[in-house]
Amino acid sequence: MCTLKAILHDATMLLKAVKSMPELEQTKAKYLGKSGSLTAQLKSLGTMGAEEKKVAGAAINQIKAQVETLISEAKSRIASAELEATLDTESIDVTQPGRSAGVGGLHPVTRALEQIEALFATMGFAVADGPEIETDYYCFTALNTPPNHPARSMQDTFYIADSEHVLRPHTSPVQIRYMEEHKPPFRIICPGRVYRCDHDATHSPMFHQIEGLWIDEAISLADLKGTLTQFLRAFFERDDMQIRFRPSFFPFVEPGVEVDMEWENKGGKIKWLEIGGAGVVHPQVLRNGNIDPEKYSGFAFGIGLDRLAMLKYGVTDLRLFFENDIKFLSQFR
Ligand code: 2U9
Repeated sequence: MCTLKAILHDATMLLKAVKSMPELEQTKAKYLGKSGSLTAQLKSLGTMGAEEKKVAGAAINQIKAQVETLISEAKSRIASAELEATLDTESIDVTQPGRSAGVGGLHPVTRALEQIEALFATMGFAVADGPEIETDYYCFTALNTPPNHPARSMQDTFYIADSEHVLRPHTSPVQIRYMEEHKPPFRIICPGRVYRCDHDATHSPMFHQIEGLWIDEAISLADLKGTLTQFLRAFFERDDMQIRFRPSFFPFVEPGVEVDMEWENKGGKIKWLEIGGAGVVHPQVLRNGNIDPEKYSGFAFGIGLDRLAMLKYGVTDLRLFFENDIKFLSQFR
């Protein structure tokens, strides 16, 4: 019995002092393990008579229960101490301000488009939209484009398999559809995505274009030049910018011109920069839009919207607009 008292006394001292789970397991094994002192006491019952065994067994089990209680208490104490230590090291100060997601911004092409739409609105132009998946008719035939014109080739235009549909290579179809639905006079701009089989530092298979159309009585190249000059001077904030027309050919206008604007390069040298094409709408195209060319005339132009954004913001590689690089895009917030 004194042995059992000694075991309980030692166990109480040791179990109140343990500081970690490994130490607790070690101390637990000292009493309840295979070679533990209480385990040995239980094994000794096998050598006793029935009466002695009954008395000794009860005494041993009582001490064993007390030791197991001490172990359980030590386990709870250590677990609480470990949790406190973790909470102290991993504490979060919830009163700190939250991490902001940062302020987003508009894509540079969107910024440019919003400015352009606002500028043309001051000149009375509405914005028209139309499908990006178009028919061959609205992309080529209605625009007086001959059957064998290279623009129709698959080297230039994306064709949808097993259909007469294409990805529109320009926003001109929007203007044809608008003419079919509206009576002159009207002025519209048609911005949007267009698609061509082309890609390098200055070409992308998908890019943005902005076309314009003014149909009224006695509209001429002079109206075109005045409109484009006013637009480009306002967009580039250069009141003295000169615009130049060079004769060119497009099936859907006659006369047709390439449009150049004066541009100061890095070296400060003024040079002519081509920014698009334009012309007086071909009479056949007016007819295709149910408009009488004997009564009405109009001008149309087409300009690369990405190109205008690149020039305005000093971007030299068109692909930067479509790679979604946050470092690049965040400059335009
Ligand atoms: C209708 C009638 C006429 C639109 C025009 C151009 C000339 C032209 C290109 C410039 C750069 C497209 O973005 S670009 O690749 N466009 O050169 N576009 S005249 O003429 C039209 C359009 C619609 C009904």
